[in-house]
Amino acid sequence: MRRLRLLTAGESHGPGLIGVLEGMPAGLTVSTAIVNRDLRRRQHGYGSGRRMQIERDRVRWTGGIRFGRTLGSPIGFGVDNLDWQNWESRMAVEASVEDRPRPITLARPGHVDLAGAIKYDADDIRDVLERASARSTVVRVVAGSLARQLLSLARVRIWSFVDQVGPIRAFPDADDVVRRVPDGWPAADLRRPSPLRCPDPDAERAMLAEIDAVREAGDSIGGSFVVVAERPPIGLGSSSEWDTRLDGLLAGAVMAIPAVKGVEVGLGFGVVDRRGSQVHDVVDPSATGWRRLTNRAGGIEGGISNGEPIVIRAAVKPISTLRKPLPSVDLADGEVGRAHIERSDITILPRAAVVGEAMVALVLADELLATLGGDTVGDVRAALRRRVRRSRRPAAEQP
Ligand code: EPS
Repeated sequence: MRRLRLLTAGESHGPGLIGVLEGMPAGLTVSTAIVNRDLRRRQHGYGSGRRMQIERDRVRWTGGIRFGRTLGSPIGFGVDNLDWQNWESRMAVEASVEDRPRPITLARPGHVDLAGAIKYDADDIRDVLERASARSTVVRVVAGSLARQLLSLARVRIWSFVDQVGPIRAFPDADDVVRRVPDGWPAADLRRPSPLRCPDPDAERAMLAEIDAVREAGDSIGGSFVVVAERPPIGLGSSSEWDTRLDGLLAGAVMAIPAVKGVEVGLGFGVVDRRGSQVHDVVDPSATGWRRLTNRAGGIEGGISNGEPIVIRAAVKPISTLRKPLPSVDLADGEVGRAHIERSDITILPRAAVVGEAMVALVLADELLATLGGDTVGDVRAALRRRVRRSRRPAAEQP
């Protein structure tokens, strides 16, 4: 990121997770309720394991905010792991623990286990799996929620939904999935999310049945989610260097969510078999602004936001902990065995989608600051007004 920096630390079953977000302008009104709402949304969803019944994620601020407003200094925060009390001896910080648990030595295919153990020379896979756990995404959601609150200065609204679980897809063959989502759905999802956060109730019912069947089979399942950022200012990102292109930045950030294996912008791989006339989005002649008749580009052209909703789709692999485990080879003695089993989720899709919102918010907030600058919220607002003026479309002369 160019203007913001986020550092995070913490293990899944350690005392808690912490983060420091640096680079937020001074004077932003922070709603802790919105941050806790986003944390709650990250915990919601069918297919989660029992861990989510233990945790009640809530943010604890440790710096950078006074009287409800950012100071411009680094924002420090933490979220406690309530499960820590069940893990204190297994995850003890001190070296003096007598009854150390048996080390985990049978790596799960698909997980960090094998490559991580070799990289860090760990004889207990727990040393690497704890940090690789998706629990770390708690911190990203807190930072993303702050980024979302900055973006609301520009009226940007970010939401997400699950559009596929295994073979069941909510909007197959849709050119622009956002137009298929009922108007009031994002607001309803905030008030009362459905079990899988899928906007198509028929597809959702089939998805729930699929997850039940997968659970029954001792297996896991993936799918995809979509993140939408509505009303971005025109001109975030840049076409001038590879590492400032908005699509590249968003793809990298969303790809960095645990279990994500692919990212599409707009049509994504759908551009492969179409001709240009079926891919590019022409300006709507009857609109007053620079709106397009279609949004197959997913709101980004030439690495720059074009004002249309930014639409990102992510492919999520099935969780690598299987109740009927795959074969593995023991790290300690080379014996053939079965992969380690730990308490786990069946699917993380509805929750990963909320993490996707956070990653998209962080990248867009960073680009907003890089593009418009400003030490204070007042600076950002003034620059936004200039950008809005520049984005007006001239009225054609009437014949
Ligand atoms: C995870 C395994 C599960 C998930 C965890 C990620 O945790 P546990 O091993 O404690 O049952 O619930 O995700 C979270 C705790 C979370 O907050 O998202 C893993 O192996 O990555």
